[in-house]
Amino acid sequence: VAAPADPATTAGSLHSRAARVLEGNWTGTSTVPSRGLYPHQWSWDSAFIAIGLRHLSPLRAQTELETLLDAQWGDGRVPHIVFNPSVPLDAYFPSPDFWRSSTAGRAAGAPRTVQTSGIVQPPVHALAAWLVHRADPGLSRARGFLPRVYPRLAAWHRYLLHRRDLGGGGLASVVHPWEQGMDNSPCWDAPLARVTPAPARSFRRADLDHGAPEDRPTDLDYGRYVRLATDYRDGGYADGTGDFAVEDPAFNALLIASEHALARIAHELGAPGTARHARAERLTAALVERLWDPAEGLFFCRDVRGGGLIPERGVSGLIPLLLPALPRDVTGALVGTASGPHFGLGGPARLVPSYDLTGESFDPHRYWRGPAWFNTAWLVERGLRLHGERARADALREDFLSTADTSGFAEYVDPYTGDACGAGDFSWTAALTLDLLH
Ligand code: 9WN
Repeated sequence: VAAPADPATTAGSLHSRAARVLEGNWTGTSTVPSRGLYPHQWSWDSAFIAIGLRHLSPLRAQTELETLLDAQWGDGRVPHIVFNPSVPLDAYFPSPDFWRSSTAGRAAGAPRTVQTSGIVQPPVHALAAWLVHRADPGLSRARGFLPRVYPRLAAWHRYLLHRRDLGGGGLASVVHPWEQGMDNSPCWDAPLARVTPAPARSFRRADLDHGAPEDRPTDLDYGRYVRLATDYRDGGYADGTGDFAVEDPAFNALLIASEHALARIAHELGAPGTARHARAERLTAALVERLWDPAEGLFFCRDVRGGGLIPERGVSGLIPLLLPALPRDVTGALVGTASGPHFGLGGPARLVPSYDLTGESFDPHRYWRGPAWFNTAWLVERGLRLHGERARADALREDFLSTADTSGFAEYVDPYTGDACGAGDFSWTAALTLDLLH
């Protein structure tokens, strides 16, 4: 009879395997999300990666964020990809010759020396910077980490709150599905339907060299992504004119959580953080006013060009649980929705599915149309814990760790079986595993 596994040993080996994944994906100045599929630096990936890396090497975690912020544009935007010049152009699409950041982005202040994309991703960075600082305040102070990153993070938030308030209600809009990070979520289907796709023969999808076509977004989706990005680029990356503009609950919740973190950073640097905390609370109220549906007990995306809330239930609508100033009735209803038939938390589902289990567009394998992702599970776990839902948070943490383990740190998993999908040895899965082990 085999001796029962010693939890300390199992945890130890999970820890060292997660650390090895991050070691293998480290380039010297940042971490790639995965060696094959995503061979450059991605913005929100780096924030999640830094949150885990801080437990292994606070210096590497600081460097991860500094490398990303070095590629910031003059107008404050932090690009969603920073390209590694030593990776061949055909390894990932769209490549630097598509975005042409240093020429097409000149008016918006794109850097001259490093090539980047021209769109953004969710602003998890100030939250990450604060957590990284807290992991080793001595090293952080000795290196002047916070004084260095604070002005950049403040400019980043300024960009989002001013240039991206396309709906006029105080929230930031995304202008491309890649910006929100959940590329082919059914939440984008209606606003994307208005976009004329670029012809399939006008681009080559490098993602299909690594991922199964039935798991990845469709060619039709890609045609629309390419059209939106081309139009944005050809307009010099100026904001406010594009066909696609959506206020997304997760994107804005992460901005608000990061605004609270910026308040703490300001306070640490000797300035009062009260104005920023107050702004974060005002933004929380705007989020509830513009995106909360009390009858459904969920936050929804607002189609700024089409006028209304988009009636699709995505995991994005649960992420505001992360916010401390959310009214109690809202948090209670959100916990109920997460645990009910649409998301199956603690019931039939593993982690938290990316989309409504009962939804018409649900697909357990196709990217953000059903599968469960580790970064969103980490965010929901944090929210549950913040609002005193300890048993649910503990159960989600256990599920996260065992699924990360059995799936080989998968990019995402089937929400019913936990089977691995997408890339393996995925950096944010390993990083957030480390975070939950601490
Ligand atoms: C486009 C890197 C990124 C993640 C996104 C995820 C996926 C890219 C792609 O990979 O998006 O940015 O090629 O599909 O959807 O959340 O940041 O891991």
